[in-house]
Amino acid sequence: MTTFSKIAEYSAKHPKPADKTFAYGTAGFRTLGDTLDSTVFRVGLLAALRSQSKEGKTIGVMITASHNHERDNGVKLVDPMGEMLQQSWEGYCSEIANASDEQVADILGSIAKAEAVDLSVTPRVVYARDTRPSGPALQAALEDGLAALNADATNYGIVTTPQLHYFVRCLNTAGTPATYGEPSVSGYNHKYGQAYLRLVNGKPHPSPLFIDAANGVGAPQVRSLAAAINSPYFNIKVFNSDTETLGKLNMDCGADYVKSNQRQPPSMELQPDRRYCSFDGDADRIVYYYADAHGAFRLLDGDKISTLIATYLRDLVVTAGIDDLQVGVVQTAYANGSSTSYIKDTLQLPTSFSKTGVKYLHHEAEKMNIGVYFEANGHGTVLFNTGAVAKLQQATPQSPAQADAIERLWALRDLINESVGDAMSDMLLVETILICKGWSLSQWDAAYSDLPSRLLKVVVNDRTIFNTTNAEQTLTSPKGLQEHVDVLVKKYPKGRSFVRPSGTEDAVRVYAEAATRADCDQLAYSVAGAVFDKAGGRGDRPSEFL
Ligand code: NG1
Ligand code: ZN
Repeated sequence: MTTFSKIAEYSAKHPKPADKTFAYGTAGFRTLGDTLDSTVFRVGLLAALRSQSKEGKTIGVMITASHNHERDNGVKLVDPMGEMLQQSWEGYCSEIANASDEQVADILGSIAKAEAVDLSVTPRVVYARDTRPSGPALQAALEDGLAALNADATNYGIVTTPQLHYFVRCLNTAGTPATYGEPSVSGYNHKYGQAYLRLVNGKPHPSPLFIDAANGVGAPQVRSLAAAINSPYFNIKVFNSDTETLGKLNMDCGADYVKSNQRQPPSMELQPDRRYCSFDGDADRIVYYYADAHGAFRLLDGDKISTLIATYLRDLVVTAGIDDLQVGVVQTAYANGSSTSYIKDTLQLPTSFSKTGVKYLHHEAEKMNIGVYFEANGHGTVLFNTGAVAKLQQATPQSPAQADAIERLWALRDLINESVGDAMSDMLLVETILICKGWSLSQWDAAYSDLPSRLLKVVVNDRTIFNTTNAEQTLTSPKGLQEHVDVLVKKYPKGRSFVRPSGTEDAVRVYAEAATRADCDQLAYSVAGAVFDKAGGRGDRPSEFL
């Protein structure tokens, strides 16, 4: 039986900073690491309660701030199937994070009452963190929260965010028909490594893959994966793997740097014919890149990855002869317009758009038989819904080719981390497809040409005055700003631009694309300038090109 009697004593050790308000956003809580002690302690309490509300199923807690600066940190909850926390509980997270120290127990009690939580259930929680310097102290705060409610808690150490999601799913499906794998790093390496080898066996070996691990947790984990695979089919060279030196995490490296700056990290020299990819700081995002024949940097981002995967899956489904198994693609407004046209017009696959943030894409993809979802920044995965699984089970192959395609679809499902976007699992999936097609990165890139695009950040006095509709592509406030953006967009062939407040940083994001690089940059900077002028810009006016 859980009692709340220890909460007051523990809570006093984790006082809330009086001047701070915390909000559980698209990626959980995320802000300066040294302000998060009380929040993480309280997340421990809520994780235990969430587990009790799910009849003692295991809940995950990940301490990370992903691609953000090393001084930031964050925390998010993982629900029993390894998915993001159910949205209706996000409000409870913010409520308890903002309570006064004395109110914490009462608020937890009122949540327990509202959710009719059976407090006699033993809470089970697993947790992990990335390599950030503020991680150990926050982990200690979390452990206090879990101890205050006598949770059965397990520390998974320093692992990637998707690995923690995987562990949670494994733990809650053990012994059921949906069993997912062994809940350990070696179980993870075994599951994905074996599926990969099953798919590529007998094909020619690939050239080495140069991996930028953002000086984060992806570095040791991808090395451990490579040691487990132990095959010329996975020949990697890891760069930016310094997780010890302060200040290096995500600094001028990693998937976010590469995508935002549209260049390789300065620490890596691009050589023609070499293959490169970058993870972000917690290894849930991945982008690929290479130098073309003229030595120019070429990016293969989340859109390129999703179109590669969708094409491959579609072709397999056709070969397998399963008529009504539909492959679809989910994107956000940040998807390059060329990728959307390519999916609709060339691949002729259904697409749908969701709000920014993987949890929204995930829910949209669940509606499809096989739903491929990626954010342009390289965060995404593939879901096989129950309809797809049933169709695969019922399929009766009429030829060896059909049997092989069905077997490959099952193996691909084993290769994919369905709980969440996962840089390492996505990388193995991309490698599989390239090996099976015998493709170089430039052959992959040839499917369609990206429109030049630019993503800018504008710091404003108050980003809460920005409200949007239409999958976040149209501003409803501040008044008049959308009309202004529309006028600017009309000036540029193939122009598109939208403005939305970031859910993870104190800034407003401006996206623009257009037919030429010069037009795109002019459009991006003129929209950013309008945001700055009309909505309380702070610091320097965005003006690199104007
Ligand atoms: P915000 O800060 O809300 O734009 C960013 C990414 C999202 C998502 C979250 C979570 C862009 C433009 N935005 O969100 O796609 O990945 O971080 O990490 O890439
Ligand atoms: Zn991340």
